[in-house]
Amino acid sequence: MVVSAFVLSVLFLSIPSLALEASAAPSTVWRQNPRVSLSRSLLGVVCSRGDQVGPRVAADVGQPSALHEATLFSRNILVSADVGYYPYQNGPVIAVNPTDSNNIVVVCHDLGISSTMVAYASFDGGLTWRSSSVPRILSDDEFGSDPAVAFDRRGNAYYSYMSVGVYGASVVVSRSSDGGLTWSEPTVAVHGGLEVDVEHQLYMEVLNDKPMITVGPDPVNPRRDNIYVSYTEFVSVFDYMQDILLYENSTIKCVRSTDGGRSFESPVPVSGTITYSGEDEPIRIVQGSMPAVGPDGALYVSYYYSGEDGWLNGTGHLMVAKSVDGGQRFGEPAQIAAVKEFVYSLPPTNFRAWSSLFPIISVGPEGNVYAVFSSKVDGLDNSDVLFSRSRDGGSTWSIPKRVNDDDTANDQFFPWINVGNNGTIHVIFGDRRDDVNNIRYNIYYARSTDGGSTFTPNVRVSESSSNPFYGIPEGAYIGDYFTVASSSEDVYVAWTDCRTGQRSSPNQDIMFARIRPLPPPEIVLSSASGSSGSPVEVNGRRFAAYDRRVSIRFDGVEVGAAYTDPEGGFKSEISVPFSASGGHEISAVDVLGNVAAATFEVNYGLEDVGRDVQKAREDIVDAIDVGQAKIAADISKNISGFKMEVSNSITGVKENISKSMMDSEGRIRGDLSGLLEDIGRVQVKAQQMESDITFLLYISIALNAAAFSILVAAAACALKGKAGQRHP
Ligand SMILES: [Ca+2]
Ligand SMILES: [Ca+2]
Ligand SMILES: [Ca+2]
Repeated sequence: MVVSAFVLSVLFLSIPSLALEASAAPSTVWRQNPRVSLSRSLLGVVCSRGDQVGPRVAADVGQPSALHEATLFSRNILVSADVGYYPYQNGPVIAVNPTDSNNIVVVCHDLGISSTMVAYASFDGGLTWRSSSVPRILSDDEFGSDPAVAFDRRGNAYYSYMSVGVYGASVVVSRSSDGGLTWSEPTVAVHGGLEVDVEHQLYMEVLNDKPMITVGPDPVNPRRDNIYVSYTEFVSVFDYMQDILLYENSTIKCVRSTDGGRSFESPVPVSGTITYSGEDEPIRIVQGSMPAVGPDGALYVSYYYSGEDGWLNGTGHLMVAKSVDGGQRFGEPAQIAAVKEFVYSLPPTNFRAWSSLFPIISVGPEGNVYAVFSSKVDGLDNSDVLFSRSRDGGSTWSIPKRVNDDDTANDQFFPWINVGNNGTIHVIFGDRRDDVNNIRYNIYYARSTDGGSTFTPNVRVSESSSNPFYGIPEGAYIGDYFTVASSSEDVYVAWTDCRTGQRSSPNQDIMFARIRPLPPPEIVLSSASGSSGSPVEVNGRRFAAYDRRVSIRFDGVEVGAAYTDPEGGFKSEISVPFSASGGHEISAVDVLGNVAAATFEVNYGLEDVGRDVQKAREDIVDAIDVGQAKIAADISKNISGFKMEVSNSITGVKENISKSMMDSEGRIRGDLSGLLEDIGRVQVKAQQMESDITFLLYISIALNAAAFSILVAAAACALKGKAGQRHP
């Protein structure tokens, strides 16, 4: 299972057509890979699911524990800025300028920008941070990975990282001579990529993984600083006729620059070359190297070796090799410890944690070599932090001693060590002792002032715990290390923090703390007193920087919000809410829970308002009374006037009607008499016409009678005539 996933991931990384499938492949592909650079599949998981949050696991909201009250450390400062779409920063390495301990540099991944490589610089001991120019990857490559940084004794900073291409990866180094503000074009320290062996019909993908950088005096010319970068060279050898992976070699190598990073010499092997050749055998690798230089110029490179029983199986061997000629040759590696192998991720969380096994080393001023690493010690406890030392130049090592002093079976991981110039040993690590569910982690610190014979009780560095599920989606990744650096003044810690992801969408940041207290955030009001409703300007500084939200509150109730500038300052105007006269608290709270408060004296408060309202009410009542009386009088007066008017109008109307009636009557009477006369005349005429008609009738009758007589006479005559003529 592990083996096939490994082979798959190798193929995905190697063959573009399959690389497309990688983003859709099960997460076991990226979970189970001995390479510790950011992989494409991990980037795919992280950058395609920005809106998802993993299981919300019960636990407190990360309030500072009582234990923190007693800690040595300063308040926590947010280092990283969210400039891209994916607000995830992780993998911080911190370094302090030996010529100016106020100048601190943090380098880390930022998954929101294309190269993924960013740096931050502080010039005030870590109180405020400035984003630097973005170190570039090589032009043909796709993204960067595995940031690390170190200063030389003259105050130049060197930033090493992987420049990852489609095939393999190179190791590059960028240089800053202004305290980490600007970075040079990268110099290639080790070339990676594709190589072809035509004669044997092979092609080789060379992936130079997990670089770590240090700077120290050259053993022959101690006034000169050499730059050393150690890394794992993975060479995957393919048969190009059949396009199959034949075997994979891993070798710890170291490369140096003797000219301030302008050029690098040929890489030198530190470990033997370990070959892994297929699914029927355990994965065998070397991985996780770290270089450190002693005061005499002795160079040590530590690393992990899986052993013959394989990676994450059985025993793991933590090794160290020494070079006394400035990294040109290394002696036979010695074993720091043989430990139980780790688990890939620490249940119940998903993030890659097995890098906790890598031996982290630091050399003291007396030349002793000190190492920390994580391992499984007890049956129920998956991981503790262990310490071992060598007083003979790395040849023999003390029996590992547990550094974490909790009495839980919870996990400790990502330990780091730094030995100060006075020999004090500083150790930090991630620690889940405060969460009964073994999910949320804090950063803890322990130190030894007796060369590692005893350690102080652990103290907490982080003010608030981080739930990895609130960081990157699925809690898939928090980087591979947290780091600590020191100067003669102080101790500086940088880690991946997830607390701002808890308040809304997932987020992951780089957080910083030191031992000396840092001044707290504060607010200043434009005026210390005023009336309710009046505007007040709130000026804040030293809050979480870079466009982070600040809630402005009046007696604990939010009345406004502001967003911070790159220095952590803001300006916001609020209206004073109506409230009682006297002192009130105006406060500002940022995303980290930083709080600053000021008192505001309300000099026209609620009781003043109440009194004035009462007076106004009485005035209104009085006014109403006066008004009512006046209105009543007016109405009365108006009504009598109206009555008079109405009365007058009625009289006029009556008169008009009477007059009209009289006029009408006269006219009607006149018309009637005319009419009657006309009727009389018509009657007379009608009578006359009647008598005329009667007369005519008589005449007519008379005429008719006469005519009849004539006719009778005529007829008689005719009859007589006829009778005489019949016989002529
Ligand atoms: Ca093993
Ligand atoms: Ca433990
Ligand atoms: Ca962030």
